[in-house]
Order: sequence, then C-alpha cells, then structure tokens
Amino acid sequence: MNAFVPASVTTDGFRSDILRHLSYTVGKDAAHASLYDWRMALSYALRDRIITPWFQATRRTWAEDHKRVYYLSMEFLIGRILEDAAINIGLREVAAAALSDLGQDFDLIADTEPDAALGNGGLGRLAACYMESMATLGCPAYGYGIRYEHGLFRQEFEHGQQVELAEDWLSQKHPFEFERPECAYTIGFNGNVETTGGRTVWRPDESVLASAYDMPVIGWSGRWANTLRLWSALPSSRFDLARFNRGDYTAAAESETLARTISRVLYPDDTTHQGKELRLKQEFFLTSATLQDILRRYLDSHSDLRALPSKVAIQMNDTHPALAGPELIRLLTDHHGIEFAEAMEIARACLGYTNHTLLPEALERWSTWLMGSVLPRHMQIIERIDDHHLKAHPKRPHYVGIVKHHEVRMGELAFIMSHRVNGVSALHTDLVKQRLFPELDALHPGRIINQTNGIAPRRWLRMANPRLSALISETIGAGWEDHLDRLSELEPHIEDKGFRDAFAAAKRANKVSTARWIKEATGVAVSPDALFDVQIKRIHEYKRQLLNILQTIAEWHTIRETPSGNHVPRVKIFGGKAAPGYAVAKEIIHLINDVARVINADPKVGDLLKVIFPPNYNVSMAERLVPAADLSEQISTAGKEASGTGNMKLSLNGALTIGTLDGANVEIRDHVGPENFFLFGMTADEAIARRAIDDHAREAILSSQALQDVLQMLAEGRFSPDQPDRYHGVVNRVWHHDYFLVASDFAAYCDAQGEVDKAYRDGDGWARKAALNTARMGYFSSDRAIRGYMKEIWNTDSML
Ligand code: 26W
Repeated sequence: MNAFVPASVTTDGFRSDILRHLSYTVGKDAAHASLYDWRMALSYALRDRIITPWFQATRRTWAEDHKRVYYLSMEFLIGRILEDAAINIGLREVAAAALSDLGQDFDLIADTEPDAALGNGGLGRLAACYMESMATLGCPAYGYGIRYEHGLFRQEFEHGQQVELAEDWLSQKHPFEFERPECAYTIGFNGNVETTGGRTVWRPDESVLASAYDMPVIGWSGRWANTLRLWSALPSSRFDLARFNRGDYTAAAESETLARTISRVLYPDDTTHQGKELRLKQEFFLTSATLQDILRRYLDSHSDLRALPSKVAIQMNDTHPALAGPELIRLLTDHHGIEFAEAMEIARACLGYTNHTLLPEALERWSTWLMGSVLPRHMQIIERIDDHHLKAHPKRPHYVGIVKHHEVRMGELAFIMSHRVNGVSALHTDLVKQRLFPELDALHPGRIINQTNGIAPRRWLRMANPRLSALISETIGAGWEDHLDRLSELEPHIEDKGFRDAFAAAKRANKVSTARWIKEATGVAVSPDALFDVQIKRIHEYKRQLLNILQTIAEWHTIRETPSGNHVPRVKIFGGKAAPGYAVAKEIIHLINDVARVINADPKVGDLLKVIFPPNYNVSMAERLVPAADLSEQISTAGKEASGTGNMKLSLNGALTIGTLDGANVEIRDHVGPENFFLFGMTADEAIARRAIDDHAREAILSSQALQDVLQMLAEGRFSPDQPDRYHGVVNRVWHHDYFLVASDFAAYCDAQGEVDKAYRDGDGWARKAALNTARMGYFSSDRAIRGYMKEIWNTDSML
C-alpha cells in the first residue's frame, strides 16, 4: 500500500538505523533491550527521516518569504505520534519488516507509547487534525501551545465512580521533541503602567520565561512538514542565593514557584468557565510568547510592520488565546511606536477567531478587577478597543460591548479584533449569528462564516482501520488518503455482493479484535456478532449519555419481560471522562457502571445485552473503538453540540448514526443520505419551544410507560441495592429539571433504536448502508476544512 516509500530506504538499511540508535542513542545492547528501548530506537530512526523534509519546508518558506499561518490553541490532543508519523513518511511497512528481522513486533512496540493528552476533547483533537492537514497540504504553518507537564488526568473507576490520577506523559523521554533553549521570551504579570513623555510602559512585577520545544509535524507522503511549538515555563531569575542565605527560603524560590505552576497542568474543564487567575496567566503566557516569537520572526527579514498581514495569519482556537488582539496592539504601539488605530487595523487583518461552543457557562469572561491586576496594560487596551469600536459604530446597542457589568467578554473581544469569525458546522454558524452575536453580525455583515470541521483521514481511517483501508485501496486503487472525495468511487462496487461481504468481513474482524481487547480491559466477554453500539465523548448533560443509559435499562426490562422475543444482541459501549468538578456528569458515570454491573451479571440476558465502559477514554482508545462500531450515538440536545468530530470518525469507518439534528450531524445526514441515518428528536427551535412548556418532562413521562418503568427502577434502587436512594437525584432531575429534554426525546429515541434493530436484522442491507456511509463521507476530511480556512480566512496558498 505504500506507493511512496522513500526509494533510498530499504528494510536492511532501516534495520541498521534502528540498531545504531539502540546502541549509540539509547545505549542498549539488543540482547537486553526492553520494549521501551526498542520504541526509542525506532522513534529516532524514523525521526531522522522526518528531519530532511522538515528542514526543506522551513528553508523554502524563508527563501520564498511565504505567508505563514499561526494556529494558537490552549489544547493539542495529539495522542500517539510514532505510527502516524511512520505512515505519513511511508515507512510503516519497512519499519515493521525491519523490526520483525530483529525479532520484534511493530504493533507491540507502538502500543507502549503514552498518549500526548494535551487537550480535553473535540477542540484539542481538531487542532491536532488541522496541524496534520496543514502539513499534508503544504501550507506553511506553526501550531503554538503549552507543553503541560501533566496532560488530561487518567481516569479510573473505584466502585463505579470516577477517580482522577495525574497523567505523566513526560516521565518517559519524548523522542519527537527538540528543546530550543535559545528561543525564550519574558512574560510579565501584574505591576503597573506608567506614561511618561507620551510613551506608555508596563512594568510587571512578576515574570517567567517561556522556553520553546519544537515537534515536527509530517504530512501525508512526507512532502511537507511544519512545526508545533510548545512553551514551557521557566523561572526568569536565577534562584536567589543571597535571600536563601539570609533565611528567606520561600521568597528565594518565588519565581520558581510561579514558573513551575504555569505550564504544570492542563485545565480539565471543557464545560464551565471558572474565572481562575492561573488559567488567565496560562492564556497570556501562550499568547504573549507566541506573538513575541511571530514578530521576532517577521522582523528578522522585514522592517515594515504595516505589511504584517501580508505575511502573517493568526488563528485563535476559541477565545482562550483572545488576548492575542490586545497583546499584538501592545507590542505594535508600546514597543514599535505605531498609532493605536493603525495597530488595531493591522491586528484585525491578521486575526481570525473560531468559535466552538454556544453554552453560556463555557463562554469566557474575566472580571475587570482580575484583568486589571494581572494585565493592567491589556485592560487599558481592551477598554480602548471597546471605545474605538463604539465610536466607529455609534448605533451599537448599549448592552453590546466587550466590557460590561465589570467583566471582559472574551467572545466579543475576539469578534471585534478579527476579520473573520467562524462557526464549526452549518447549523452552529447559523446559531452563532442568530443567538450569540446577532448585533455584532448586523454591524459586520459577512464577517461570520462557516468552516465545517473535518478529521484527518490518515489517522482516522488509514492508521486506525488497516483492514478497511486495504479493502478501499484494492477496490479504487491507492491515493485516496489525501483525496478523500475519491471514496465516492466505492459506490458502484457497493452494488456488488462480493464487495459488501468483504466490507462486512473487515468490520467483523475489527469487532473480533476489539472484543478481545474489551475482555482484557474490563473482564467482560462480548460477542462479535452483537451490534456494537458506541457512545464515546466527554460526559456532559447536553451530550445525553443519560438518555442512552435510560434506553438501555428499558431494553433490559423488555428482554426480561419477553425472553423469547426476537431481540437483536447489543453491546452498549461507553467511553468518556467527566470534568473533576462536574458532579452531575460524575453521577452519570456512576450510574452507567452500576447499570453495567447488574445487566452484565444477569443470566436471563446473557449475550443479548452487555454494557461496557472501559476507563480512561483517550485518543488511542478511540482508534480501537471507532473501526469496530456498528452504531454511532450522536444524541445531543439539538442546538447544543457545535459540530462533533467523533460523529465523522465513526461514519467514515462504516458505522451508522443514530442522531439528532445537531451540529455536523445535519450535514453528515445530507451526505450519507437520510435512509442511511437514524434520525430522531426535536430540532433546535423545537427544543426552545418545548422548554417553554410548563412540566414538559412530566407530560412526556406520563405518556411513556417504558420511561415510567425505568425511572421507577432507578427510584427503587435496582442498580444500587447497597444504597437504594443513590439515584433519587437523577430521577428528580428528569421529572422536574429536564433542561436537556431527556424525557421529551425518550420515546422518539426508543423508536429510532427499534428501527436500528430492524435494519440490523438484514445483515446484507446493513452492510450496504454502512459501506454507503464510508463512500459518502469524503467531504469531512480535514484537508477540505483547511482548504476552506486557507482561502476564506488566511488568504494563503499551498507551497506544493
Ligand atoms: C473555558 C473552558 C472551556 C474549555 C474548552 C470551555 C469550552 C471549551 C471548548 C470550546 C469545548 C470544545 O471542545 N468544544 C467542541 O469543539 C469541537 C471542535 O470544534 C466540536 O466538534 C464540539 O462540538 C465542541 O463541543
């Protein structure tokens, strides 16, 4: 399958590369090498092959003075790097053969790599897919983020409840990163602002150093590579020995303490904005270091900062780096003497803002008091931006603005400082216009545009699903990985029974290996002949894992009532983490585990129903589960999920979706065809109307005997015999505080699940629908998305 294996790399040659690194880099003799040692040696051997395209790409960008894209994100959810890099450079098979000559197994070695979990969920994973696509497309770009010492916490279950453990990805050597001690910037905090002789100077009274670490990001076929630059915080002043000697031990270490905390942990909350000072400092740390680096790079070969927008495009991944506006203005005015109004125009021409959520509790706001004390100069600039905008738009309603009610609204700041604002699915973009920024949209028509999310086909099909990938290549030939629209060429073959059988066989083989893994991970045996029904994503009320588990209970009840009925065997698979402070989400986890324990032990049910919840869902678990899924659960309350990207991964891998008209589900359904998608539930507008009805949940519950039975079982403690009232809170919320409309959508959801059963009974019909999903999902490649950003936001082109 490797059309582009670098001709110079033979299995023999690569084997000696590995052995050379094993001896001279790792310092181990093959006879005593552990899997870890082999992984290091393999990684270094691969890394060597990435360096040349990486240097070439960087040199060409300099030589041709090409515009660069800067993607600023507080999260990059990269996952494992080794195999993805090996595939993109065309050496996956060569490496496997070389290792096998050495008596080693590529998969076993690759499986020891820890995930780089520098993100929470969708937003962070999107940033990682976009980095890969920019490299694939030859778009000169840098990702900028934070090198957190601890990524997203590791999840374990104790008596069914989530416990969080520190994650330690850096405890092992990270062979794909390069430390750049020479690239460091001072980042200030607090202090005061002085204006003397018309010049304004901010004198921070605290500071840390941001020190760079670079990772090459290699694109498909190894034709281009970009850089992901992550900042690590270091003390800005050396340890104060004089103070220490005077006995002032804590003061001597002050600078070290702040530095150590800033890049210490990723905030594990993707649901509520907490307004914590450390988070604001992290955001400024990322933004300031990055902007200083961008201007340094620009000024290395240019002198006119007014032309900055012709060479620099800066994308803000949500509002987390939205201080980029004020920080750029500060650098242009205070450090480079440009007038405020002109600085604002330059900044706006560079900046773009992607919105990823409408949830009010997730929208960032900072008290003016905190902003004014941590970043006094930025607070002044923010007020000036707001003022300037109001003067330019005197009709702006009084309630619209950046600073309101003693708070700085980061969404408004990002909007006003950007030349383009984008939503992440067609529906979401409409809602951004209508519900989030209607007044700003009216003042700036055309500024809000849509860029529907996408996923990297190399990782999410080629690497995660080698069986299906091989079938696709056999059927339509090589080269679909970077031309995903070509999957439509599968369509005529789907009429061929032989192809459908092969498609179903690949899915079944994936299910067999995943069943084996499930047994190891959870101790539960599942049958690969059952329908694998998968809901994998962060645990959140709006994503409605509760709806899924309530329907599971109803199904269990039905099976017990009618044991000889014609039931379709199902494995319900859940995966996901709850934010540590999100009690309701943690309660849902507890409930799923309690229900799983009861159902999985019920001899009356046997293989007809199993509930699986492997702990610690992460990118590599997704890579296992996605290829094995038959059914993809995308059941959020309409109007709440900005886009979703898991929905795309599952459908691309031949899972059928059961879903609401929310986020990108709408577009997925348009592409795969309504007959290959199980739609149910209220629309976004209907959801709003429904909430306005008093006692909407009561009405829904009273009209569904199944739901009444389920709630009754929960209330009686059927799943928590040791603590019968454990789920009274859940029951009470469904009856009386059902904001996410679980009750109102329950009956429609159960009906849709009935349709799923009916369709699954027709094995060949199901295979046809599944294959049509794969064939029609080409649009959702992140390459298509990045082309859209390049053309409509960044005004840049490919160097390939
Ligand atoms: C300030 C706390 C916080 C942190 C992160 C609030 C909100 C976030 C993110 C915006 C949440 C997020 O990951 N959003 C998801 O972004 C994906 C990529 O666009 C979408 O596919 C998901 O629908 C959206 O929930």
